[in-house]
Amino acid sequence: MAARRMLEHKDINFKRIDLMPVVSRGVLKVMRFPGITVPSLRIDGRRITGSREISKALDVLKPDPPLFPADPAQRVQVEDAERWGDEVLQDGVRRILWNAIKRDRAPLRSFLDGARIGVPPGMAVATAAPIVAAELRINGVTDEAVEADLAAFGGWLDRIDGWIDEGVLGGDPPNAADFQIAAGLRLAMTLDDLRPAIEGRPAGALALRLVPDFPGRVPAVLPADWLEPLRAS
Ligand SMILES: N[C@@H](CCC(=O)N[C@@H](CS)C(=O)NCC(=O)O)C(=O)O
Repeated sequence: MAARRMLEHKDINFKRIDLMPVVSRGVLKVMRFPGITVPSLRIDGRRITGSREISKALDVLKPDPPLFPADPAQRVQVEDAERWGDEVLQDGVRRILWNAIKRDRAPLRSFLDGARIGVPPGMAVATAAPIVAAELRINGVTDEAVEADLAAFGGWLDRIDGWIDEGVLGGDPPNAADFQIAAGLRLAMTLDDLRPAIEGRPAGALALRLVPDFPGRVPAVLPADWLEPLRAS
């Protein structure tokens, strides 16, 4: 979603291809992308993997509107926030989501709204057990890790609100960190367990503004005591 919104923001036409998780790894390898994760993008004969590689490349290919500030010190701040959004927020939200899906697989179907994966959504969900199991393993989705992510989540929202306050995020035009973090937050907001803690804050408003539409909805399913620190924050 971060890559898609950056392409749209720069008014670059693109064709989106959706891949089944896990299967995607083999497809990207066969297609000779430099990595095995999505987003991956082929543009002007180049193959690029990774949302941060993509933001950098798009700014070179089409500098206007810029995704990074011209001022070197400000650029470092945006790059730092983008890296944090990728490595901390994105990974944490992904773990939380797969942990919720482990508890109830039915909501997977809602994430396929608008996607074309070559299999009817009902069949994809009905046969998703091995994919879910692989995702839990690939992403290190242990209960301990997810409980720790949820304990940290309130601090993550404070950090994002702080960046908005300082002007690192939330400016006009939006930068690469805005898109990275907004996409991560929008994924988090698909969880009924998390959405109430996010939507009333500047971080939530930024996410909804930059990514107005995001498929998926997961009813409350996480253990109440794991959510206690977030409720208290
Ligand atoms: N953090 C990187 C990697 C993203 C990533 O891990 N994507 C997941 C999908 S959400 C993936 O392709 N995982 C491999 C798999 O599911 O097999 C980025 O932002 O580009």
